Amino acid sequence: MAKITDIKSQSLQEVNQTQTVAELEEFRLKYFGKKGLVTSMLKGMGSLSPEERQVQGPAINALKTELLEAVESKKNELELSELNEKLKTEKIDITLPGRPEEPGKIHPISQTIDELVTLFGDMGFALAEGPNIEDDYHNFTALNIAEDHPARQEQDTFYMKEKKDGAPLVLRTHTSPVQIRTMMDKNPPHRIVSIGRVFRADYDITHTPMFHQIEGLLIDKNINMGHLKGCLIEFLETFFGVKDLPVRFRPSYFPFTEPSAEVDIGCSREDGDFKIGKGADWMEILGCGMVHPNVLRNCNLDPEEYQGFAFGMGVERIAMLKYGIPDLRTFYESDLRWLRHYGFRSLDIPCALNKTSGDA
Ligand code: 2U9
Repeated sequence: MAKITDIKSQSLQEVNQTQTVAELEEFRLKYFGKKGLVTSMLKGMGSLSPEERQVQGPAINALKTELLEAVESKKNELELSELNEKLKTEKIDITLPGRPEEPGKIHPISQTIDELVTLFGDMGFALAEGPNIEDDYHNFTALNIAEDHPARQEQDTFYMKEKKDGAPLVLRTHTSPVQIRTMMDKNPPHRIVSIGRVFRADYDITHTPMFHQIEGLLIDKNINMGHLKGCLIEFLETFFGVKDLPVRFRPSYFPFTEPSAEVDIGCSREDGDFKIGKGADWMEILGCGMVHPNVLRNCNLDPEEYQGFAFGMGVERIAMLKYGIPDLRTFYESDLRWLRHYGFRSLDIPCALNKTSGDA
């Protein structure tokens, strides 16, 4: 017991003599570290006889509590005085330059979508939006896509848990259901673009399971293929910033348009150098056509009274062509070095809105 009393007075004196937080820590380790004095005494209690333990146990525990309290209060005192000392002697140099912060970049898909919305907005098209999860009627049936069409197969389409009434639900495979919903909900005329994510079960060098589409729809009286051609040529020249861009319409087939066409733009591929608007080669860029009479009827429109044209294209594809991005998969790898290189500053103005001759 006498020993514990001696240790107590000695250690309390030591605590009071410490002059820095570092010295105090040294003291704490001396008594409470793995091999510290108090730690050893606590461990040693196991080897005492019950009678010794009854006497020494409370005394050791009291020593531990009192010493830890003394350490804590000394720590507060020393930290406060060290802080006051610092405040007296140290100065903040407010003339030093701040730490530079790198501004974020806009993803090329967001940039391209902004450009498309602005461009089609200037041509009188309003933006229409719809859900990513669609029922099979709006995604396929209303668009004249037959029950046995390959696009409906499970290896191409992501099927979800069906609706309560048993109707199949899918992740939309195109943005066309947005146009179907608009035609069903509102009266013509319509002049809309729908832009957004679409999903197809495909992954290779030219396909990702999620990508973006833009589709346009114009419905009015006396609309013909000439309106479609004029609209798309105007769009392509403005988007790629090339006046008199060579554009050709090739006959094609889509269930939702009749007649249908695929559109190519003139380009050159010389010595691995790709240029839009020059040369003898062609590059496929979009699909289009006159809205199929069955689709109009499915939306309660009389094809004798109303006609329209529609077009669709992949946003990634036109962004890659316009901005020289070679690999589709890099869009979604979230690589910051890639984004710093291909991204846009927030004040970058859509650059090709003024038509100029020359390269895109
Ligand atoms: C309605 C009626 C018709 C939209 C169209 C295409 C042609 C087309 C593809 C281009 C590349 C999709 O991203 S892609 O895989 N699209 O070729 N899309 S006509 O036709 C419609 C849309 C809605 C009510």
